[in-house]
Amino acid sequence: MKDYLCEDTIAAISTPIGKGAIGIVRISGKEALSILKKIFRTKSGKKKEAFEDRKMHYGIAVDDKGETIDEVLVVYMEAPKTFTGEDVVEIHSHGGIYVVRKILRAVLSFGARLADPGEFTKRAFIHGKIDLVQAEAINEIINASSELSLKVAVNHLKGALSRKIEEIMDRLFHLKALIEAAVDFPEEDIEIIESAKVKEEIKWAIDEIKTLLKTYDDGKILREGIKIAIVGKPNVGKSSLLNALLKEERAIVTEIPGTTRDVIEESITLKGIPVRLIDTAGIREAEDKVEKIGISRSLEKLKEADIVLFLIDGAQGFTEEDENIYSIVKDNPNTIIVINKGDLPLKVSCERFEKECVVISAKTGKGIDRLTETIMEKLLLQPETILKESDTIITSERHKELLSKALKSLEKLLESLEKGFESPEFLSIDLDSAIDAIGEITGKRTVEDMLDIIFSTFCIGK
Ligand SMILES: Nc1nc2c(ncn2[C@@H]2O[C@H](COP(=O)(O)OP(=O)(O)OP(=O)(O)O)[C@@H](O)[C@H]2O)c(=O)[nH]1
Ligand SMILES: [Mg+2]
Repeated sequence: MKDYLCEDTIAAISTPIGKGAIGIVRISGKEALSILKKIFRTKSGKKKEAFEDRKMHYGIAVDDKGETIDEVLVVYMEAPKTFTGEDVVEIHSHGGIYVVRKILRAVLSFGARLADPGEFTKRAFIHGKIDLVQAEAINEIINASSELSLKVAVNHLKGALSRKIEEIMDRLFHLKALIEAAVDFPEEDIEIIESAKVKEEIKWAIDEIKTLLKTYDDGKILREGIKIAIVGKPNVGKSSLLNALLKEERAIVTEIPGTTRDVIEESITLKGIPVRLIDTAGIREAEDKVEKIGISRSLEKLKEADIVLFLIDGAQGFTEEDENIYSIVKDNPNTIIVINKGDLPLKVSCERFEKECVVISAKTGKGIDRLTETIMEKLLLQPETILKESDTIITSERHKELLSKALKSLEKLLESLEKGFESPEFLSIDLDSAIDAIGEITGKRTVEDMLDIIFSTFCIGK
């Protein structure tokens, strides 16, 4: 870890490209302060030699020819208590694309190098400010598209998941230290923990990892969102339901059957959970070429959806056309029957169906909450519980792969123990590969840590 070189000073525009009230150029590295001195002038045009740590200074930024670029606020933050662990400077200017770029160009001409994507975070990792899980969390926060995914990401950044991983790691390390001692110093009178105790520890780690892996499905929902397809014959109110859930008039609604010709997809959050909502063309025997294509797309969307809302016009009753569509969706375990137009006298009730069924009115909003709850129940999702336990949800494919790898090794190890293979050299192999996999998640553990633990727990060298 420590042989990464961070010799040069990096800089980048840290605010989104586009017009904004302010734009920020951030600089990190040994030259940050000297670059600040070159680019900054006081309001009266003088150079400034001293910048107090973490204090904003008002003045102007100049380019390498001494020409004024813009009025700015600058701040110097001294290492090591900064995001990257290095000296950091931020230059806040007006937020026009042109002016921010001009400031960046000046910073580069004064000796900084343009940062690679993610390089500030990489430096924070190299300098031990954050671990890999936290570095990834920063990206998750930036990309969070719902309350829940943001919460999970913030918890990852705070280190809740890292701490859980470290706890597993610590106990495996401890086991490793004991086993290693038995290999290296067989003649010494070192107390080797009982095989029963080893088994207990391994079982504990296996359970913890399994619990973490189970959360991955919730994590997948956070990343990709739930896909909900609304299907049904024409004119039952599919687009009206989409609009009701979106709380805006997104899709065209008319009394003419066949209004929606193509698939409409929109993102919303339901109870904090991201959802891709898909309104489809009404399914019927169509003559029209465009409508036919739309209908075949509707049928495609059915296959991809996590939840299918099969909509019926309750005021009309359950017709032959509904029956035809029902025969396509009824065997799908993710189908929920939705009787719409509940504000009118109904000719069909939920009792007719064996599946989950909700009566709503897309027009008045009646029953929409109940529908949302039914969707969550169907997915075995408990938004409140996920929110509560969100600190240790696995969202990354990388973490899942590594945890699965560790789990496999530990299960193999347990099997060996159960078969009575207790030679320390033998056990070490699987334990090592479990430790390696888990250590890779946070990227923190090194052989040095290993030695520290061995020597601190045993004092073998005397
Ligand atoms: N009374 C009543 N009318 C509704 C309700 N929902 C939809 N409608 C009416 O039903 C008609 C069809 O609504 P849409 O939302 O366009 O139906 P659709 O299923 O998307 O129709 P296609 O796109 O043609 O397949 C419109 O006139 C809506 O105003 C409801 O809950 N109550
Ligand atoms: Mg429609």
